[in-house]
Amino acid sequence: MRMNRGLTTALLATAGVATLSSCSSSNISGLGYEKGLSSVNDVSLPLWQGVWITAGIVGVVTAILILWPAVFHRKKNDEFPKQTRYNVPTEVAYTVIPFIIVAVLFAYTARDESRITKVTPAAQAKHSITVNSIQWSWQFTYDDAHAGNKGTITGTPAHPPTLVLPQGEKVRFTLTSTDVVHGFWIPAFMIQMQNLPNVTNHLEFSANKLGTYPGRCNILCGRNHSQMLFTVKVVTPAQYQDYLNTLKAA
Ligand SMILES: [Cu+2]
Repeated sequence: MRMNRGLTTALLATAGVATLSSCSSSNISGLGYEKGLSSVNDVSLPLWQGVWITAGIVGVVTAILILWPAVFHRKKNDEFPKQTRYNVPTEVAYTVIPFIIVAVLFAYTARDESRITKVTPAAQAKHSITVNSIQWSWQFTYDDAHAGNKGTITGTPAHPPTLVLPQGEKVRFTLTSTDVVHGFWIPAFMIQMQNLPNVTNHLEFSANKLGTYPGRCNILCGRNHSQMLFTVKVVTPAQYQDYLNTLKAA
């Protein structure tokens, strides 16, 4: 019995140390995502962390519930154990508790999703870019610089395009597809939205830190899906204006 107690204490201590060490490391605290990279991260990151904390608590409680009977209620003698058919309080508890967990996660997710997908009307948007997807690359049209066939950058699988964004300024995106379903995804910005044929989707966010970030298609869209890449380059608003002017002049 003493050895069993020792084992349980050791397991609990290990779980405790693992939890504490993950909290103290700033790298793990974002659980793969960096804070402040985009306006979406500001909303999604607390949700992402909250879901992992919830999963951690559920995992630890479940492990204890499994290990507790295995360690402390082992077969002690040859006596046939007492047989019970049901336990109403336990059954109510294991129905109600998961329901509450799912309801809370759902409520936070629904709240954050409505915040993320909020878009200002086209006429009031400061910047707008159309993201069209084609098997197997991307076409970015900067509406501020759009005239005739100017202001459009079309990539190919061999030459993936670059999406230039102004730092700290909201950009309204219009997502369309020429052929099949694609997914406009910038992993570091915690954002993805599908490009659908015959459907126009809208998205709005600001990129808040200078730098380059990988972008991808995250819907299996055909043979060269894996080459459907792009790069996001976040520049200062002045550099963005220069870029638009070069597009207009090109
Ligand atoms: Cu695709």
